[in-house]
Parts: sequence; structure tokens; C-alpha cells
Amino acid sequence: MTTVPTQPESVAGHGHHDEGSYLTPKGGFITTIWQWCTTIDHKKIGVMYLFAVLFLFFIGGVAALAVRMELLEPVRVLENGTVTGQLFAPTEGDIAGNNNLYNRLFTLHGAIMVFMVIIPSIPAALGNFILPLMLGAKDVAFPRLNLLSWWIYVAGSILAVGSILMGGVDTGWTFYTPYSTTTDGYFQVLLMIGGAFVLGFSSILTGLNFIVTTHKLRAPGMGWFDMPLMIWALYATSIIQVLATPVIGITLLLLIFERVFSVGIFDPALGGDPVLYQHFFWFYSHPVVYVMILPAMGIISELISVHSRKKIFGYRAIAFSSLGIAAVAFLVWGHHMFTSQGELTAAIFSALTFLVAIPTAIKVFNWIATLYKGSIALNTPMLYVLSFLFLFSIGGLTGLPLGALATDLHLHDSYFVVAHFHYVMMGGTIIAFVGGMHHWWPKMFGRMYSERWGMIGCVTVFIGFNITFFSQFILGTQGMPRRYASYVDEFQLLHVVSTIGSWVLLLGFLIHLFNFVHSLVAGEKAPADPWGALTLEWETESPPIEHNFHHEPIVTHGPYDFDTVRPPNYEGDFPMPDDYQGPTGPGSSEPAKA
Ligand code: HEM
Ligand SMILES: [Cu+2]
Repeated sequence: MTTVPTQPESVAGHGHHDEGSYLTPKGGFITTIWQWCTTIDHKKIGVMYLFAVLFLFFIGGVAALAVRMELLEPVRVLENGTVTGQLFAPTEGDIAGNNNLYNRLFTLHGAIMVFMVIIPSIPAALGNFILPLMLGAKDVAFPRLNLLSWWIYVAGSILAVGSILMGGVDTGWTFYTPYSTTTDGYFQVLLMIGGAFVLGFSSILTGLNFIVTTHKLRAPGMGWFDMPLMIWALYATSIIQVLATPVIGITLLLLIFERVFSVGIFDPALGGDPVLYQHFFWFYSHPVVYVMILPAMGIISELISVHSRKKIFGYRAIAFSSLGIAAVAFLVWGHHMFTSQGELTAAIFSALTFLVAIPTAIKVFNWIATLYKGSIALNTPMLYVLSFLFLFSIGGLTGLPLGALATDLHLHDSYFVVAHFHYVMMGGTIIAFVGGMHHWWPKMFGRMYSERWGMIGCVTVFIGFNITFFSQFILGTQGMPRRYASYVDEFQLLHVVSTIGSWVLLLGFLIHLFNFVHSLVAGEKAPADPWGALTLEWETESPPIEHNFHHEPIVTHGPYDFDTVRPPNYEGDFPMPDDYQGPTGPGSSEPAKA
């Protein structure tokens, strides 16, 4: 297994290496809290996002577990009149009440996971921490704006969670009209939509900040093609955030106007058009699925190269395919509405949808080519990379039958769609996020986690995930519709399987939670560069000092030049296969055999 040495004093710079760390409190408890709340340090803002995202992931997860519990048994009315299989009935046998609460729970789950967890998880939490460090910068371009983004995120989340406390919303995370303008729960819907509206600004401002930071604050010597691929991915993501998010902002505003002032925009009863809402919504929400997946792909590019100690295969192809995905993302929104548009339109959207496969496949093939003959480390980040490759491929490939008109007519609004988007959003984004958390954890908190428990957690999550969601592909093809609290008896077996899977998933995440908490309390001190990585964030100590670097770093090599450059701060000894040709760490006199 990997042995990790403690940090040498020379790297720490100032004797004891906690000194000057951005985490060191400067004052009493209250002062420290206040300093965190008003900090313009991108690292602290990233850490605050991280904990907020994890907290909301917990709330959204509890809702998901409740939804799965309800589906353990179909609602049955027995001959003597008793009703079985309802988890949420407010009074015995109240089927409508049961379904009502069920609708609220899956809406809560979807809205929290999409708007408050997956969208900010990688860019706002990890990205905020990593982006300036990777660029060799002291901070983002607009640190105060960054603090504002954070507080806007908090405000939006409070509005949305407030709507839940007031009784919740039953529209689904897509807020489709005319239902969302007519359903009861006037204030709850307004609060939830208002929350999503406010959250959008946080997203836009973070995107803007990252774009300017990438243009202006790269370390001397770092040209565009010397940037780590994570930066390319965050850059492409930011472009989508800036361009697409205003559309959802305006759409939600129109929805609020319609609800409050009865302006006829989407409601046919008022002279509006409900399909117009779907166009607006997906014009944002399709590009946004790439806001979710592009940064995940950035993480995979970093992790796969570092943990197989191999130069990334096809650097430019990966960088440009990020931009390609960002461009195509804006042309395919109509594939969410094949059943509510004309045939020619649908055929055009279908054809455009298949274009996405090209840049996506380019990335997957490049990653696999990177692994080929690499010195693959068996550790938690690498296990997450492999999980991602497997799960995301299934997710992406099942997008094809959904993008093809003939098959989508059958699969639309079925559990197949639910399984598809969980494979891409959770199997893709969340898996990469958790993998990235392990990779950068030592940098963020200066402590190592237990590699063994990390791997056990990863395997548990992987197994639980597939049990939970693969069964849903089958359910969908058999005709199980999404968003129903009950079903015909034939579907029960697969629903039971899926629910059991959700418990295994829970176990996996709990293992990670305990591992991280244990690391914070008693973890081994992390060295500056525990993995032998070459990007700039590993050149400062772990955790970084307040201003990131003692001296402005100067870039003299590419981010993945493992065949020619020895990571300067790397002291460890990875197990290498016999034919490994790269560096073996500093101090080795043997020249790299390229
Ligand atoms: C890689 C190629 C992909 C293709 C071809 C594709 C295609 C599709 C299609 C056609 C639908 C609509 C299905 C229907 O409702 O009948 C769909 C739904 C969906 N996809 Fe994908 N997809 C891809 C990747 C992704 C990725 C990367 C994500 C997110 C990270 C994603 C997230 C979603 C979501 C959230 C929905 C359902 C939204 C809803 O109705 O609630 N997809 N996909
Ligand atoms: Cu889409």
C-alpha cells in the first residue's frame, strides 16, 4: 500500500507547518466565526460551500430514502377495505394524503439535489478552493464578489428550504406549467421558485469570476495549453453558467408574474402556452447538465493522470472537447419535449442530440488511453475514476435510446429516464466529486484519510448505486412511469431491489463520512504533495498558507509531464510495475526513460 511520509520542514517553510495555514484561527471563537463569514479568501469560501453542499446532500438524501421506502410496497386496497403499503398517509387509509406527501418529497429531493448540491458541488466548493491554487494565483479575480456569491447561495437555499418548512412543493423539480401556476400552496411555490431564481445569481457570479481569473491570473509561464485540464473544464462550465443561467432567471420571474399578477404567459386559461415554459426551462436546464458533468470530467482528467503517473493522452482533444460540449449543449434542449413538438422539429433535435456523443466519446477514449500502460495506483481517487468511467458510460449510452425518437416515445417519463439521469448526475458528477474530495482533501485540511476505509466506502457506494439504479432501467422498459407513489404488483420485486440498494448507498456514504471526520480529528499530517502530482496546488504546503504561495510560482513544465519531470515535493514511494518508465521521486539519480 501507499506509504505517506510526513511533511518535511523544508517544505513547510516556517518550522511548525500549521503556522500561517489559512485554517489557523486568529482570535477567539466569535472572532473566528465572524472572520469566516466575512472572508474573501477563496479557500475558506470553498470550504464553506463544501460543508453547505454536504449538509444539503444529507437533507436531499434523507428525502430520497423516504421516497424509496414508500415504494417498497405498492398501495393495495384489501377486500375488507384496509389500505396497505402507504408510508405517508396522514390518517389511516388516506391514499390522496399519502400521494401528496410523496409528491412533495420527490420534489424536495430533486430541487435540492439539482440546484443546491450538484450544480455548486464541483465548481463552487472544490473549484473555489482549487482554481486559484492551480493557476498559481493568490485568489480569484474578484474576491469580494466571490463572498457575495456565497451569501447569495445561502439566501437562495434558505428560501427554498423555507418553502419546505411551510409545507413543501409538489410540482417536481422542473416546475412545469400550468401545474406550477395553479397548484395550491401559493407561497411555498413562490418561495421555492424565488429560491431557484436567487441561486442562479450565485452561479452566474461564480462563473464570471472564474472566467476573469483564468484570463488574468495565470502564473508567469502558464500559457493556455499549459493549464491543467480541470481549469479548462471549469472555464467551459463558467461560460455555460454565464450564458444559460439568465434564461432560467427570466423564466422563473415570468412564472412568478403569472402566479402573482395572472399575466397570461404559460397558462392557456389566460391565453398563454405551457409548452413555451418547457422550451424556456430546457433551454437552460439542458446546458446545465453540462455545468454538472464538465467539471466532473475535469476532475477525472486530473485524477487519472496523477494516479496512473502518466501524461494525459490527447491534452488538446480533451480541452477542446470541453468547449465543444459547451457549444453543442445549447442546441439540444428540444430532446426533453419530443412528445410535445412537431415531427420535423423533433427529428432535428434528435439529430443534434447525437452530436453530443462525439466530444463525449473523445474524452472517454482519451482517458482510457491514458490508463493504458500507466502505473495505476490502487487508491480511493483511482477507484472513483474507474467507477466514473463505468457508470458515466452507462449513463451516456442510455442517453442514445432517449435521443432517438422511436424509442423515446416509449421510454419518456418512465423509470428509464430516472435511471439515465441518475447514472449521469450521480454516477458521473457525484462520483467524480467524491473522488475529487479524496484527492484534494489532504490539500484542503492538511490531513490524510484512511486509504483502506476510503476504498471500502467507494466499493460500497458503487455496489449500492448499481443495485439502486440498474433495476430502474428494467422497470422503465417494462412501463413503470416516474413520479407515482404506487404501481402494479408485477413491479414490486424490482422496487424492493432498488430500495435495498438505497440502504447500501447510505452505508457507503456513512463510511466516507466517518473516514473524513476521523481524518480531521486524528488523521496523519499530509505532506505538500502526497500523490506526486505536478500541478501548482501541490507546490505549497498542506494546508496552504493564507496567501497560497510564499513566492509567486513560475511554470517551467506542463501539468502532466510525468515522463520528464519529478514532482519536486514528492517524497513517497509508490509501488511501480516492472515496466514503469517514469520518475521515481526526488533524489533518484536514475534518469527518466521516456
Ligand atoms: C451523453 C449524452 C446524453 C444524451 C444523448 C442524453 C439524452 C437525454 C434525453 C434524450 C433525455 C430526455 C428523455 C425523456 O425525458 O424522454 C434526457 C434526460 C435527462 N438527462 Fe440526459 N443525456 C446525456 C447526458 C446527460 C448528462 C451528462 C446529464 C447530467 C449530468 C444528463 C441529465 C439528464 C436529466 C436530468 C434528464 C431528465 C430530466 C427530467 O425530465 O427530469 N444527461 N437525456
Ligand atoms: Cu437534455
